[in-house]
Amino acid sequence: VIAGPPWKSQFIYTNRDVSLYNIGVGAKHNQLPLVYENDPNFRVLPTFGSTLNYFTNTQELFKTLIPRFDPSMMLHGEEYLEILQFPIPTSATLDFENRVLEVIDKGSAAVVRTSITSIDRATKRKVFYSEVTTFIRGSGGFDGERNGNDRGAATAANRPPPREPDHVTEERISLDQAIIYRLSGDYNPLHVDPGFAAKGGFSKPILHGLCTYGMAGRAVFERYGQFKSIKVRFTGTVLPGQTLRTEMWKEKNKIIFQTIIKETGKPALAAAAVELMDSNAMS
Ligand code: HDC
Repeated sequence: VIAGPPWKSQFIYTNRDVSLYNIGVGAKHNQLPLVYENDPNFRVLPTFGSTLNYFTNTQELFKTLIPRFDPSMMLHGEEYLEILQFPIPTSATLDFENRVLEVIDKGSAAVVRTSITSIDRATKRKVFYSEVTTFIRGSGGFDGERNGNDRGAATAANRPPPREPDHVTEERISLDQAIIYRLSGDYNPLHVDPGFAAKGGFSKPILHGLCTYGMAGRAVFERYGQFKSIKVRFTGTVLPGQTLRTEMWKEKNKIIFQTIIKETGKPALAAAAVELMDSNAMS
């Protein structure tokens, strides 16, 4: 387990990035507050904070941290996000502070957990804090520690309670979802280039983990309202064209959820939960 020194980077976004992100995780023409910048309630979905991952140049770091780093073997393992400012700005310049939290050796795979704190340059207030877990196949076996630290909500198991879900949504992912989603910053060829996907062992490009996460997060947001944190584990790959079935359980101010691929019955997201804003916790 290692903790590294922070390094810095930045991200400038505008209304255009907000609409593009919302559409990238499935917002539709009849949801004007999500897609039209002149709507009085124009807003960004809370999961937007996780797109900042892509602007921190972590891949260069991985080359120095773990053996045999191969970008085609890299998968998103887990994501945890706290939203620290409401309303979330729909345009801003954010400065980041990034850290390596731990590097874990799973034998065949390396698991790297990094954190990103973003600060609005104009107000000096923190806007998002996230922890990104990257699962890199073929890079384990370096005599590192096998277990990561308990990091509270960021690593919580979030097991669904033993009852039928309180709310369920189903949504088919458009065949074009990945080519739209990637324009929010994740240009990983794994999600668009069949040759690169084949190198990683996939018969076709897979969906971005953060697109599945954004779609499930939007489903929770549409039913239960604004949330202040979200955590998921990516438990199985998803393909554009498949249908996401998201099952939700309300437990006090937490919504525990899981997302299953309807066509195969396989889990896509598990150990997942959002913590509701206090004003939404009673509804
Ligand atoms: O669960 C498997 C899987 O395929 N999950 C889906 C992964 C996925 O589709 N992710 C999204 C798409 S990839 C993507 O979006 C990339 C993006 O463009 C860039 C991402 C990088 C962002 C970084 C920017 C900063 C898999 C392969 C992850 C694990 O399956 P198995 O190898 O069968 O593992 P298993 O035997 O179940 O467990 C082995 C040990 O690993 C731990 N583990 C399992 N799944 C994990 C995980 N740890 C973290 N995250 C996961 N998702 C298990 O707990 C187990 O540990 P232990 O043996 O110590 O209990």
